[in-house]
Amino acid sequence: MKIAFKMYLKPGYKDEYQQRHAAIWPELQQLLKDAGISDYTIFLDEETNTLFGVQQQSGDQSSQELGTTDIVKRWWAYMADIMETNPDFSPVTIPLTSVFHME
Ligand code: RM4
Repeated sequence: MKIAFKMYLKPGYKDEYQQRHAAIWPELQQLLKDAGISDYTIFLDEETNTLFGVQQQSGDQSSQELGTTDIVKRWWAYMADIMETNPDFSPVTIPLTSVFHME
């Protein structure tokens, strides 16, 4: 199932965000794959600093629901200085509703 959500980047951190994700930790990437996440893209609306995550989810958890794992907790803490986060450093995440899809 394809799901989408939005998150928020702190202004001015587009390059830093891109660089950190270009060097995503292999163990995080493997954990996402093992959890059934694929075809995962994050887009940035530079006008509003809104990040849009879109991903295929074959299991029962999205990337945003893996916060009980140590590796995701560490990744979220690592990213917390350039993103809007909750008190536990998880990224503020707003689920989005699919209103159109074409195969
Ligand atoms: C994002 C955010 C998401 C994570 C991706 C890899 O900045 O932390 O939760 O799944 O990175």
